[in-house]
Amino acid sequence: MPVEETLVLVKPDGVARNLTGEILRRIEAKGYQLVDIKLVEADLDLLAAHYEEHQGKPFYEPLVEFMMSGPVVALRIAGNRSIEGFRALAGTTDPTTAAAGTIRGDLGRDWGLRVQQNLVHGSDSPESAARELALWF
Ligand code: RTP
Ligand code: MG
Repeated sequence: MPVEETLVLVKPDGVARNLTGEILRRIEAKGYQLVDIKLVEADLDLLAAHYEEHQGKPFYEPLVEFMMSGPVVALRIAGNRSIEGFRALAGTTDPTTAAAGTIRGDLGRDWGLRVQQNLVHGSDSPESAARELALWF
């Protein structure tokens, strides 16, 4: 079985708060391999493709605006079951209620803005990982 790869993004809030190292530390401590890394100023085309499943939802525009508010760190991560493994490390979408011990639960909170600023993105299936890795790398 080939080793599974996933796309992780440290979102602009994570980069601005200098949490990239802490987030990568947790990924490496879990035992996943860093395969590639890049600082990206995402443009509208990239984000429209990345978030195509969310187009038309009420949070779509604030989400894209947020993702363009500063640089993002894109990580290519490898390891068996890394897709579900990273989602478990990240915690649930809302950082206020994400479990303690997770990236979002330990490091995030509600900042009273129009979108959940929740520090990280992780691909949610093998199909989205392949699609998203091709977009960002
Ligand atoms: P992600 O895609 O970033 O890994 O997060 P996720 O699967 O947990 O969340 P998803 O439902 O895919 O939503 C994508 C991102 O949109 C923002 N969001 N804000 N109601 C809200 O304020 C809201 N809902 C979603 C979050 O940044 C979420 O990660
Ligand atoms: Mg998602």
